[in-house]
Amino acid sequence: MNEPLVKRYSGNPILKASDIPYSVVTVHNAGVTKHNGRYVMLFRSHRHNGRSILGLADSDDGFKFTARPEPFIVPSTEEPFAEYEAFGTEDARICAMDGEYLITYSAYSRHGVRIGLAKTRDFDSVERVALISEADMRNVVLFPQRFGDRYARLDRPHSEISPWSIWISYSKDLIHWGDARVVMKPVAYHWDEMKIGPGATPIRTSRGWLHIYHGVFPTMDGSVYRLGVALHDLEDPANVIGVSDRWILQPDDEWEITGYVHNVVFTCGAVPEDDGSVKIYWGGADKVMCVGTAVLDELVDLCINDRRAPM
Ligand code: M1P
Repeated sequence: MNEPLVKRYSGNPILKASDIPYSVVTVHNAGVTKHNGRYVMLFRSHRHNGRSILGLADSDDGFKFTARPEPFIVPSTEEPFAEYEAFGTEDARICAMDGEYLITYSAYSRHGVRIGLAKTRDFDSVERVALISEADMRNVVLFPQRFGDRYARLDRPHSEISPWSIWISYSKDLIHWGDARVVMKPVAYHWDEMKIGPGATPIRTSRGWLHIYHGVFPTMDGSVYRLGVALHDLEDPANVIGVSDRWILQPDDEWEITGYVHNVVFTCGAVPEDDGSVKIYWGGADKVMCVGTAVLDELVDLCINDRRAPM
């Protein structure tokens, strides 16, 4: 099968630092959703001091985005957030639920990295809710549905003992999380052998929750970040039905190979469409934003027909 599963948009990269009306060095790793029929992108940018903020861009078609004049989320000046966001806010995921958009982002400080939760109804204003993990935790995606009376999330704790893996945990109020267990691990001498991390908000399909994640492979020339897919049971998302043995996207375009960090494709957002396709958004080399389309059914097939064990 040589046809690419993810078809890159011919106009990539779709957003870059020179498109932003304030001073930034990068535009990458954006969460994306639809609000009132329009696409909203919440992208990360490094400022010239190397610390990150989150900005917004809007689009009618999901391909051509216009950035807003001001950043949307910058390190808070109010406690308890200020203490834990001083080094920057990064890699937001957006989860639409109950008429609100829940935003999970990485909060960096001298204490490490932990996860902040914010929410908005309109993308005009934003309200911080809570810091919902201890350090060190990155890459948190919420499932856009409750299971019984509990919310569920996938996350990625840092560990030097076990390769960095994907865990699930649950909460009744989005603030206090527990019942955590590991659901997916990197596989030795495989494209994601070094570490894996949750990517885009899981997408509900008739055959399971499709989760697009990233995996990292170490080489003598540095690490390579690629994207893969996993399928979680609809009723019990801790049950991983299948993980595709192969990646679905790797750095190929020049702006994915060379940039702020070389050889990176990294997703924080994907938007399912009514025609069965999905727009997948990714940061290229931690410097620009790109988009491609795939057929949801084909990605689900891959998780079932060409699978490896999740752990
Ligand atoms: O530089 C590649 C990526 O490295 C980190 O991702 P992870 O923690 O999963 O290894 C993050 O800094 C991410 O933003 C970045 O794109």
